[in-house]
Amino acid sequence: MRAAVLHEGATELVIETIRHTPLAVREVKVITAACGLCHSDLHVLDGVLDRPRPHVLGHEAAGVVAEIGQGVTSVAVGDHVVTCLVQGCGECRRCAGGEPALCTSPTATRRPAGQPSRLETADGTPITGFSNVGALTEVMVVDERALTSIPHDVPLDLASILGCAVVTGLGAVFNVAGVAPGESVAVLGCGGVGLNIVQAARIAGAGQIIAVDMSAAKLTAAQSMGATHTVDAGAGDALDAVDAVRAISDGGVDHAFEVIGRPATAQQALAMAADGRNAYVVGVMGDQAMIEVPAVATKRGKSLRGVLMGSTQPRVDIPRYVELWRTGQLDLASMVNRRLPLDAVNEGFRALAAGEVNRAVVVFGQEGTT
Ligand code: CND
Ligand code: ZN
Repeated sequence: MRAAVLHEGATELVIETIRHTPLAVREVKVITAACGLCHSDLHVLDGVLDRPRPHVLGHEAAGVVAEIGQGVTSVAVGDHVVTCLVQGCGECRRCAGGEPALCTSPTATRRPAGQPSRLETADGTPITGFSNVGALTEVMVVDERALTSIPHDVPLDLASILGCAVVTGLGAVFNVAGVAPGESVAVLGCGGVGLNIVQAARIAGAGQIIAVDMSAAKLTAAQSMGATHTVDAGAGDALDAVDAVRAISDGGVDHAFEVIGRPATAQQALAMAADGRNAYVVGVMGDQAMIEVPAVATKRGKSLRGVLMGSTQPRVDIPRYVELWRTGQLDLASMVNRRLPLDAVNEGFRALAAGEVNRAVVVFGQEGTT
């Protein structure tokens, strides 16, 4: 099978033949149909996130189950499935409490040390997979808890983005912020995740939905998905965007989402929130990054909250989000605005870095896709 592999010292992926080892207990072999390119993958290429090499990126994918290992009960051969990096053990207190993203046994869905790696290069070197998925390969091997089955009528290229961009964006609004009808929302960074926050705010019945981005195309996309106002962030560091959002919202919004992954824009989000209201950091920063918070913000009752994968419970949320798509409330077709073959994956990441795409998706075969 062919895969996009990130080798030591490289910043581009190499398309090469790799192999998988036999399925272990609770593992599933999935023929990959499509894989969205997320900025979290890009963070590995641009050095914000460090991962052991050789590495297969990609965590937001859809495909068809080809084989199940011993003990697999939740999916069957032929199922259409979506991957998610939230794969709680199912047993710990956090999982029992409905917070699998905070599972206290995150190694439960990994192969124990000493066992062969799920993926290997042609010469037998072990390959790791991004966030215990690793989807930029024609065949994936994952724990069954990484998978959610979906109905067969959902096109697999559109379905691929359910597992990250959609659960993160919709979950930030529904599960974390709990946006109420009529409330005001600002979204800083209207890419794959941010546009889903815009859509979720519309579905939640928000009043003002203020989209902030540096790209005119993103602001147009945000408008088509429900933004009531747009703010051009210019070069990105200017405080004008804060002033503009505060002016539109008469002093600040009820919910301000940072969906870029920079301390400066997290500070902007906090400044855009009204007194007593919340800013949320959805964007991912390096482990050493610091966000300085003005004390006056806390004095005025504001909070800055992190959001991890939209606090999603994938097998609860993904079927609901499929219904939002089916009823025309969630626009997946406009989200996926570039499709590429695996051979062009580096071009896809370049387009993502340049802010050209809502979501670029690598499509492996044509079957089951739009
Ligand atoms: P994507 O690159 O698609 O979107 C980022 C958007 O931000 C683009 O539209 C840019 O034009 C825009 N932008 C960049 N800089 C600025 C600026 N200074 N001011 C205004 N707009 C700007 O990225 P994505 O949507 O795939 O991911 C966004 C972040 O969310 C990224 O950090 C990713 O790693 C993170 C994320 C987090 C989680 C989670 O669980 N919290 C899950 N998935 C992705
Ligand atoms: Zn992601």
